[in-house]
Parts: sequence; C-alpha cells; structure tokens
Amino acid sequence: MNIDYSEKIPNNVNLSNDRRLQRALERWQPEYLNWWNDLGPDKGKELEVYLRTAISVEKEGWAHFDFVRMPEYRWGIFLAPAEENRKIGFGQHLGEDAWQEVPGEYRGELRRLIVTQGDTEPASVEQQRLLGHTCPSLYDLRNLFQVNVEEGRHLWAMVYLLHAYFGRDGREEAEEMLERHSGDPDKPRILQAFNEKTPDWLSFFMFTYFTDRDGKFQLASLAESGFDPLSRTCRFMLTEEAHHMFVGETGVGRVVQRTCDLMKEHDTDDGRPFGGIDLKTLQKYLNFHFSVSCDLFGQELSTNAANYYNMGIKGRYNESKIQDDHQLYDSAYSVMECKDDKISMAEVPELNSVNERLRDDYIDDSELGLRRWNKIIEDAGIDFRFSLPHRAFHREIGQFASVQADPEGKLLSQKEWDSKKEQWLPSDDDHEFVQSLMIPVTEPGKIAGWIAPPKGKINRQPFEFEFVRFH
Ligand code: BYC
Repeated sequence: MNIDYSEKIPNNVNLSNDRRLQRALERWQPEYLNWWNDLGPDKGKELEVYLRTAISVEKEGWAHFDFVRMPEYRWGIFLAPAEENRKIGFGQHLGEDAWQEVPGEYRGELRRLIVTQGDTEPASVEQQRLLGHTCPSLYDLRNLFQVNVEEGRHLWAMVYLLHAYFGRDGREEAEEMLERHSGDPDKPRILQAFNEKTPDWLSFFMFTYFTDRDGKFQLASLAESGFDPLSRTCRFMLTEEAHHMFVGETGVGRVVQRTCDLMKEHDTDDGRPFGGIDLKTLQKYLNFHFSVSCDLFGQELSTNAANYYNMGIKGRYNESKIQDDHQLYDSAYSVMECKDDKISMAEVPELNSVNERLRDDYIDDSELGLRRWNKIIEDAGIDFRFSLPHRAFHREIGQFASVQADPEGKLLSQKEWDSKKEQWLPSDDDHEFVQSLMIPVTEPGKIAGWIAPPKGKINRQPFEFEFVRFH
C-alpha cells in the first residue's frame, strides 16, 4: 500500500478515482498552504530539515528520511490498511459490520467528534509557531518541525473525512479549521488546552508529553469506532503520535539530567543560579500541563460520551482487550465525587463514565514517564521526586472546576488557593526565568546550557549531524 507522491495530493485512498472529492480537496489545499505560511513554524521558510516522510502505511518500512525544504513538504492522506470483515466492537451495534459510510442517524455526533479532533492539530502548530527562534540544538529544532508537519498531516486526515463523507457541511467545517486560531479571543480553538501559550521549550516538552498523550488516548478510542474510515485514519495517526510523546519524555528527561548534573557539580540543592531549571520549577510546569490536559477528557459523567459509546462511534481505550459485555447497560464504575466539600469515591453507571475511565487510563500512562525522570534524580543521589498532582488540582472542566484543591487533593478556600498557587503553578517569575534561558543554539553538535544532549540517534545519525541546514 505505497503512497503515490506523483499526485498533487499524495494519498493511498485512490483519490484520482473520485474527481469531485479530488477537486474539492485541491481547492482546500492552497488555503491550507496559506495557513501554514502564515501560522506554521515562523523559522521554517528558508530551511532544509532532515525529516521522516511516510512512503507506505504498512508496519515495515513506512519511514523515509531525507532533507526537505520546509515549504515543499508534501502533506497527504494516508489510511491504515482495511481489516477484512471488521465488526463493530461495542455499543448497541456490537457484532454488526463496521460502517463504510456515515450512518445517517449519527451524522451530527460523528461530525462533531471529527471536528473536535481536527481542530487540535493546527492549534498545536500555531501554539508552537515561534519556538524555532529559540531552539536548544539542531536536533531539537528538527524534532519540532517533524512534530509540526505531522500535526499538519493529522489535520489533512480529518479534513479528508469531512470532505469525503459529510458533503457541504463537511467542507464548511474544513474551512473553519483554518479560521479558528489558538488564543484568538473571537475565534478560539475548541478545547482550552489548545488556546494556552507554548512560549518556551520546557512548555513544548511538557505539552508533547502530557497533551499529545491525550491525543494518544482519544485517537485510540476513535480507532475503535464502528465508522471504519475514522478507525483506519486514527490507527495511522497513532503511529506518529508515539514519536511526539517520545520527544516530550526524552526532552523533559534531558532537562532533569542537566539540572542534576549542575546540582552535583556545584554541590547545591538548587540548579537555578547555575543556569539549570530547578526541580521545583519543573514540578510546577508538570502540574500545569498535567492538569490542563486532564480537562481534555471532558466531564466525569457525560451523556455525550455515553451516547457516542452506545452508538458505536467512540469506544474505550483498548476496547477489544477489555473482558466485559462491551455494552455497559448494567455495570458500574467508581469515580471520584466532590460532595459536601469532600472528595470520595462513588459507584456510577459505567456507560456514563467512559470519559473518566479514559482519564484513569491516561493518568496511569502519565505516571510511567515520571518514574523514568525520578530514576534520573535517584541515580544522581538527589533527594527529590516528581509526582502527578491530584486530579482535582487546577481544573476547569468537570466537577472539580468549581472547587480549589492542592496537589495532594486537599480542598482549599479560594483565599488559601490564591495565597498558595504560586507554590504549585509557574509564577511570572518562573516564566521569565525559563524564558531567559531560551537562547538559540544552531551550531551542529552544540547544545544550550539548560538541557543535556540526547542519548539516542535519529535514523542512525548522531547528535553532531547537521539536522537542519540554513540558507
Ligand atoms: N474544553 O459531556 P462532556 C490531540 C464541553 S488531543 C471545552 O464531558 P464530551 C492532540 C463539551 O463540548 C485529542 N469544552 O463532553 C494533542 C460539552 O459541550 P455541550 C483531541 C469542553 O463531548 C496534541 C460539555 O462541555 N481529540 O489529538 O463527552 C497536539 C459537556 O462535556 C471540554 C478529542 O478530543 C474542554 N476540555 O467530552 C495535537 C477527541 N470538555 O455538549 C493534537 C474528540 C468538555 O454541553 N472529542 N467540554 O455543548 C471528544 O471526544 C469530546 O469532545 C471530549 C469532550 C472528550 C473532548
């Protein structure tokens, strides 16, 4: 299932057999390219970047590495191979054939899910627009651009579905994807985390660790969908999402490593005076990005989510591996509840709590990186450990939005919160300090003072390789 790059829009969906669709997408293409030029990576225009491009969607050999001039990057439409006789795996249509067309009665819900997913992709590119000016190394700059072009392609994936399956309103939604912008007061992006700023590289690494991980769990749930084209699209997108989280996990890990090295070298418990990002500040950034990303899972009890599940259009994480009836009409699930100023556990109908279950899976998965970062600190013999804040901490969606809680989950009065929040979330001072470290390093093999070089290579190319060529 190789991808044909001789076409105007590279694809593996036989686009040339459907002239109408091809023409519609070719009309959207220049608008997309205008958006990329205006709001994509600011530094990208004159560069040649060592990028990975998909040439096939098969498990083996889909990646091809080469230098690409940024404006010439070829975005396209790639679906994972079809699974023969695929059946719907959950909800009221359990066991029926997966749909190859949109079921009319679920059209509105499916469109909404695809639009919400699609909206996040260009949003993240907009958020990261200026980071190229302050890259800590060419290796990191290359990773930023790799992430950005893939997010651009993920937008293409959702826009393809809208154009191919939703007719006129799909085309309108595709236009609007380029009209909403991250942080725009009049036309913001749909989900709040995508309106936050990503002003520095520490925020970028935290974002790709925590917020891209929401992407992993949402895409995996959509990959379970009974609407087969959505499932196939998301399955391919997931392969790329893994790299984004790797950038985040190793990025934060390298910052931790550098700080620990500085602390040992100078025999101090504070790396900040020596140009490292102190562990306390790292914990504050972690608290912020984790809590904002927790909001992305929606309400704990959600009839929207129950409907999506029952309709068979959005499942649970690893649905097929779960041992139950995959319908959830009679089962219960434990969720945290905030009642009478106390947090306790409550048994609720499982069907209504699929958002919360996904958040639980997400939180478990998020822990794994913290363990690796803590191992770096432990190996350095330093007495400090990162921890994830309680899910009630700093929330704006769901039942905890109306209360304030500390990172341990102790409920606080508004006054207590106001007086203490700078202990837990980055203050203006912290932002300024981190920003002061963001001095670009663009010489091959050199790296900024606040982060350690990577241990791994990219396609066997060592850190010293000239990953980005300037013209
Ligand atoms: N912000 O019933 P509920 C990624 C609204 S990231 C604002 O819980 P639902 C990526 C909600 O719309 C993955 N509003 O909602 C990462 C609803 O409004 P209505 C993106 C919010 O629908 C990095 C009301 O509150 N993909 O790929 O069950 C870089 C009631 O809430 C928010 C998806 O999100 C919020 N955070 O859950 C690049 C998958 N949360 O109906 C990319 C598709 C809730 O009262 N989206 N509301 O008007 C979904 O599955 C669902 O829309 C959500 C929300 C899980 C997000």
